[in-house]
Amino acid sequence: MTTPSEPLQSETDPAARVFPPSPEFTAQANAGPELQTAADADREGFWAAQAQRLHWHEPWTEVLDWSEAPVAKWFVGGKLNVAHNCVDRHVEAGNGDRVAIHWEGEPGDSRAITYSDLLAEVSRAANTFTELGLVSGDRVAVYMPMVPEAIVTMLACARLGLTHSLVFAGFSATALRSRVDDAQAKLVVTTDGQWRRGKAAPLKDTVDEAVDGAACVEHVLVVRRTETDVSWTEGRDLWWHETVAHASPEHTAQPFDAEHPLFVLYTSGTTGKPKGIIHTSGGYLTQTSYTHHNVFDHKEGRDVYWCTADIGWVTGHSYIVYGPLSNGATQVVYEGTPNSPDEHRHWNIIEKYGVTIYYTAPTLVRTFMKWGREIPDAHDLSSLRVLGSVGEPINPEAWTWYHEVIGGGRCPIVDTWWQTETGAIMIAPLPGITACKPGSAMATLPGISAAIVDEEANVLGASSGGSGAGGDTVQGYLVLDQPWPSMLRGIWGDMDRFRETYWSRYAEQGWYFAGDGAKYDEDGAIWLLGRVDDVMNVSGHRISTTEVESALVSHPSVAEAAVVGASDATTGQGIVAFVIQRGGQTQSGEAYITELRDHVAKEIGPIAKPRQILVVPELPKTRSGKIMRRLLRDIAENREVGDTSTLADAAVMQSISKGLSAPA
Ligand code: 6R9
Repeated sequence: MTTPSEPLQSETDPAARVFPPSPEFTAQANAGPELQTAADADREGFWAAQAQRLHWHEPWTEVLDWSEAPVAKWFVGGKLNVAHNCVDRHVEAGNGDRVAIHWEGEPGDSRAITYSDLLAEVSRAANTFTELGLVSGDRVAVYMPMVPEAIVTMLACARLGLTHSLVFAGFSATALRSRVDDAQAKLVVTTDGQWRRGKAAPLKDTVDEAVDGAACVEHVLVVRRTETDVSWTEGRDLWWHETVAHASPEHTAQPFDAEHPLFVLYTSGTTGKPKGIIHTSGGYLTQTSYTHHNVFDHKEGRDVYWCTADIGWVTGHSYIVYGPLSNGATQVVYEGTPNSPDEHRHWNIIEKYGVTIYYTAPTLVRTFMKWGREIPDAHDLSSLRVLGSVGEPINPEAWTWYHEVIGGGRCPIVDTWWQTETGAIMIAPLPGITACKPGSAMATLPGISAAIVDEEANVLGASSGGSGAGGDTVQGYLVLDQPWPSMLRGIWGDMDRFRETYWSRYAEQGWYFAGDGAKYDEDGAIWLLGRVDDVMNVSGHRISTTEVESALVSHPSVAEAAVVGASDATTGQGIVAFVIQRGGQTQSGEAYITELRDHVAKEIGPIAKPRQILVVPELPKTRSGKIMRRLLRDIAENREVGDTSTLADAAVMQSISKGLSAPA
């Protein structure tokens, strides 16, 4: 998939269209075919060359030590300071006046923070943390909305060798407490409150509740944001504006080992207890920097980059903080929701700052579709030149809409597959090279190796880095068959679980089990099919929930769909679909359901026809926007609905159940 091809136009099936980059884009692109050639010739040498993107206080003696697999050591013996790489060296290079962060507050306030400003702020915070007695190796919990101080805190931790652990500010006190306890955090950094759709919601209160009786927590540092009243524990609580703001803006960064832990980030697994994913310094920064530069075609000093993720998720860590800042980027950081004060907010921001690279999630693209194209159409989005997608497979309809309506038909879309565990992008198009297919993440990046395998560890179809001449369309499990620099180094406090979760399935082969289904198409392009527990088996046919969802969304009346496999006595699993209609739709009843079922049969084949289709007002989603199919499966299998504590909006399940009992 590395050569642009003639556009293959198909009126009916958007996934069958191919979008090669324009010659103009290719001519100016950061990444050319030489990257793959270099990686194929010498993978470790390739990564050593990428690591030269960074400033090293001391060089490494060995690129990769895999002798203690599955715990990798990258750039063995090398020493660097991550914050120095993200801040100081840009100032030293004479770019101190460049804006690092165009921060846009939800109520409409804004701040432009230059690299010099950032250096002073990070140094102040580092001096304060040191005064509080924190030393390299200590953990700091960060429970903050999207304010600049959150990024400053992360970088101050990196500067001192403190390990940060961000907890998304939408999580409950209980969730925060379990993470603070697990990581044994000494400091919790938070704000008084956070803006949410024009209202100030308290945040410090939640921290008070969470850390009550937590022996490990010595201090709570509070940034004033909403002027919300807070209760105060003398001796423990400190205001940012009374401490950090008065600290010295001078601080010299010390180098740390390449394998020094940079952060722990909790992510949910198949069991109840979240896993603290450990990332270290040199390899992580190398791969986030490399991917941000090449996948987004980022041009230092020229682009205005915007990743809409929250810093509480891995996308915010790698593609708001470490990747972009290591590359000296100028970026937009927006505090609020996309419909505050109205649905024009993102497009207003793009116009205001001249955003050139926009990276978001499919769920948001589908929300924009639901709101209608007249909203983005009312804006000048001509500054945009690269669009990105992450978090779940993007269905071809959403891809096409994103391409046409937001990208004006001219912007490459990079559909980036990766995970909290992988630390950085693994599978994605390179925008100047890859001819993209809507809905496919296309190919492993140069330097990355993956395979699609079956239960018995047979390698299916074309393997990564190969020519893509796969032949058959085969489906299986995605594995990563070679270590990569930004790979997780373990699960905090539970290395057995680390081995069990990711490395036991293909222990003999030494492959990392990603937990995602995938297939190659006949051209060797990789299609991610969702988590393997979301891949259904109907009468012996493997059918992806994503494929059925895409088919439903391609019906003009459907805005969003979620599909689950419900156990079925005859077919193993039966497909049950939940659909949200587009605004203004009034169709209902048996005839409408039949029309949708037939539509799916037409798009994929009769075997993919849902057994049942339920029209619902909303879908249950986690705070990071992932559909909680487990809950839908409970409804589909007539069970009592399970644990809803990680839902963004707990009332959704009630409104779904209510809607279902009402006549169609
Ligand atoms: C970065 C992030 C990881 C899971 C992953 C997969 C899904 C992410 C995707 C994608 C298809 C993409 N996923 N990006 N599936 N295409 N471009 O989202 O990390 O929150 O840990 O989720 O998300 O299922 O396994 P994380």
